[in-house]
Amino acid sequence: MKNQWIIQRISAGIAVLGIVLGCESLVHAQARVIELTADQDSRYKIAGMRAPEITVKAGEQILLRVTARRGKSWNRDGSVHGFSLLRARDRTKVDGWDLLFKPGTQEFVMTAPAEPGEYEVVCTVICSEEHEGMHMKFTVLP
Ligand SMILES: [Cu+2]
Repeated sequence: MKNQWIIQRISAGIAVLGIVLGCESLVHAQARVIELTADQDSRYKIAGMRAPEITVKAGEQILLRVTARRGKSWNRDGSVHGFSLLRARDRTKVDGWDLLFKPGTQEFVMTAPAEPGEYEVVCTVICSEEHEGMHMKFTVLP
């Protein structure tokens, strides 16, 4: 188990290095890419899914590539949507999973929660009167 942890840490390090160096292939070799749109109608969207949903393995390295489009309102800092991960059980926040999106495409290297179970993604920017409906299922498999 200890070895696995070390390999995960090294793998995360290589992925981050890839981003710093602008070497996409280094990132892609290490992390699965998940493409997400945070859209102007206050909906998360994933190509090919009627209801967007993210499923990952516990501790898995993922590259979240997000394209955000501005809704009717946005934060002072220019963020147009957010992405916060909550445990479905008690709606507590998962550390390290509080993202803010500017208009356009941005990438985040993330490590899936270690604990399998049901989670929920919620938008943290008041992006329109539809903001409360901006959420998405997120499942962590063992
Ligand atoms: Cu939003």
